[in-house]
Amino acid sequence: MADSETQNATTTDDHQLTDALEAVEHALGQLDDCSEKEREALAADIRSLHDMLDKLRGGKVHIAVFGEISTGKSALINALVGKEVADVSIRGGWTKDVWHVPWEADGYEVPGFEDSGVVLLDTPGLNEVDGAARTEMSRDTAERADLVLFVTDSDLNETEYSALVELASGHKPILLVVNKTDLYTEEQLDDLLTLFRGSRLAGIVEPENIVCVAADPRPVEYHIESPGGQVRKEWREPEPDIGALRARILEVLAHDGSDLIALNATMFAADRSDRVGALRVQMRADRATSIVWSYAVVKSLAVSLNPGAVLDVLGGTAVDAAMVATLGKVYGIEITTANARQLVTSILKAAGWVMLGEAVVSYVSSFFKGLTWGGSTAISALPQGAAAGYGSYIVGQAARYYFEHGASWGEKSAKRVVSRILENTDKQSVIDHLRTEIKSKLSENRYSAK
Ligand SMILES: Nc1nc2c(ncn2[C@@H]2O[C@H](COP(=O)(O)OP(=O)(O)OP(=O)(O)O)[C@@H](O)[C@H]2O)c(=O)[nH]1
Ligand SMILES: [Mg+2]
Repeated sequence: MADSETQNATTTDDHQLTDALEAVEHALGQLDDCSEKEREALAADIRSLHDMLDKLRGGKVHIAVFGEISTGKSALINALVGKEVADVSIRGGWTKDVWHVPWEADGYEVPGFEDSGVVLLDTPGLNEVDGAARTEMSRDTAERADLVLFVTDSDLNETEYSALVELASGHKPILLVVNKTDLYTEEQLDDLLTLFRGSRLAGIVEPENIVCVAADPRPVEYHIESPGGQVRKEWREPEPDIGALRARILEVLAHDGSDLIALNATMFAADRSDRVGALRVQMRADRATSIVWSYAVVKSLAVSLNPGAVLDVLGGTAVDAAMVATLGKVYGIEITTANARQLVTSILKAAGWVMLGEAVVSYVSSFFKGLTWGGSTAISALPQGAAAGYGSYIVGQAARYYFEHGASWGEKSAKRVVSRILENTDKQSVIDHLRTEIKSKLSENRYSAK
């Protein structure tokens, strides 16, 4: 089914649509080798990419109605659709969720799609009190939309202006809809339009995309005179005046419809790809950091409680090999225990530490001078423990680099990478951290002071 839908889009002559489909599919494909946890963290992005794919395959044009509270966004949707589909209220912050409604748009169809259509998206107002999450939701919708109707009912305030600037960076057409024109005199309206068509919105909203409407004009009082000369007063509700907006939307769709959805999907996919990539890098880095620390602490403790083993420990033990194998998994790389041991040995060699375990110990010992905590065994064992932990920390950092570069040292040699890590590591803070961890773990251990 998915394939036949793809076919639907690709049978159009429009390469841009095919490219857009590929871009979205590629962004989703990136997620194939994500772990369960990464998928959970990326759930919103995955969902929005799937939505984008459905939208693209179905040839749906999304028009988001965006703007400050009470500017008449919902009323505008009612006026466009021609019936009361949205709740309109004098109370600001009335619309709480993004919701959508199909719009027949004078029968407009995206070329090449049998079942295409236009969808209007109503959004909660910008800058609503306590509505940060809703504002975010509105921005997200506007970001995915192909065309934005930005509704205002007066001169732009700071929030509206910055929202417009932000929207303009999405490179999609923005129609600035000046609503409630029934409340202005012709002169006032002229002033407002002169302001909007001036330099302030240059490059943000094209002058031809600034349109005036009255989505829900106030009732007007009519004085009706009967043939007998009696005057009767009657309130009548004028029809919405949205002709200019309707015409401009249809013009933009006719001119750019399929290009708009293709371009928009491509940019959206590129943006999400970057985000997915960055988030995955961040998550892997966080996970790797915590693995390295926990193994370094395990190693420190093992040596503190069994001090004679220090040289052996620095020579590459099961603990380091297990750490390296676990790190490999974080980066989606399976590595055998034998290979993990080999990698540990090569990192230690690169550090010049294979035969120099004691030098590390004596270096680390200097950080423990004056320490007066605990029983004698633990005190004398602490420097060795921290030294071993420091060694594991360095091995872990080097292994991370190796896995981050697809199980390779990249352009550099292991020696270069390890020297860089040694140069950039704040030894004292690593050892301080390990020392604190060992102390707290040993104090939890009731046999430690014996
Ligand atoms: N005079 C006049 N009032 C209008 C017009 N359009 C909307 N209104 C009124 O403005 C108020 C707010 O309209 P809504 O459509 O609920 O505004 P909204 O932007 O959707 O508001 P939120 O959902 O709260 O952000 C209502 O009282 C509408 O009747 C118009 O063209 N002229
Ligand atoms: Mg509303």
